Amino acid sequence: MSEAEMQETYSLFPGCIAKNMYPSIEKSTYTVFEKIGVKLLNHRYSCCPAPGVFRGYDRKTHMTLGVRNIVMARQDNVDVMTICNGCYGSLWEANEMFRKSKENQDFVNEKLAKIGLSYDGKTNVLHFVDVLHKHLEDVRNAKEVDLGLKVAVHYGCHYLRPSEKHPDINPESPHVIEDVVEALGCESVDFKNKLSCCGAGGGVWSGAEELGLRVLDEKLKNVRDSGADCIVNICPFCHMHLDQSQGKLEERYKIPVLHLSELTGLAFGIRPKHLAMHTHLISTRDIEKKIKKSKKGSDSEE
Ligand code: 9S8
Ligand code: 9S8
Ligand code: COM
Repeated sequence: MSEAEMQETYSLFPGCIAKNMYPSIEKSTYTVFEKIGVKLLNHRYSCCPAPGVFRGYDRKTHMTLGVRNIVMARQDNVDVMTICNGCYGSLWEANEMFRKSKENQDFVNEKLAKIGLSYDGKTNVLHFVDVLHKHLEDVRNAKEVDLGLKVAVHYGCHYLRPSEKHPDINPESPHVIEDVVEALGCESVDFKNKLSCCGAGGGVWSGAEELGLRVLDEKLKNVRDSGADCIVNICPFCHMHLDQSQGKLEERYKIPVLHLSELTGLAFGIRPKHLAMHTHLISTRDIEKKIKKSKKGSDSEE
């Protein structure tokens, strides 16, 4: 691969949830990145494994499995691009643990040798929102419709924390997702406790459902009060909880939930069906209608 090609090629790490539950997230990611001129490769990945669950048991095993995943991309000399905060957290942390300690390098490489692999710490782990942000100009150029939606941005925990992941971002007032949604012609609305957890992470979704639902209820109430048309997230795990668990709450919020790749795909004029938006539990039809209207509006202006 040439130097120029390498810069614009990443290995897409899809993670379990997009792969098994939300084809719309994986599909829209491939479509969107192709449109902005970034090539995504496909590798043989396993679960990252999820940070809030597996890392709590044994950090070295967690690191070893994470590095095994990173090595898949290393073989093709490309960096890994994640579309989930949990996957990003796991792989980023595994990479850091490996890079910072000779003892960890020996530990992991001894295990990898048993399956004929090795790692030199040279691969970077990126989050897709940072890659999109780097390509804001390309995003603006590929945009076919100003969405005209009011969106409530949900960061989720593992993108911002620990803050060493992004030395240039103020974890108390980030503006990365907002920059992208604004480039797509949306307004990012402010709401109470915007940076709080969705209630799913850290094993809460599977181990303490009641608590997870209470946190979600609070989040959705704040989003509804803001007058937003939908919630936009950058993590399929948050996405799943925000979308699927709404039906378990007494209050019927019915707030559409979109992964940022999906929102970008819609702004690029890709048909909702093509993006598999109908696989969401909370219907996105209302916002699709709004988008159609704003599309008509912008057509008639020309
Ligand atoms: S892989 Fe397996 S469970 Fe999940 S989606 Fe994101 S975190 Fe990584
Ligand atoms: S928030 Fe708290 S731990 Fe997490 S990143 Fe995604 S799931 Fe929702
Ligand atoms: C959250 C992943 S994105 S985990 O539940 O914290 O592992």
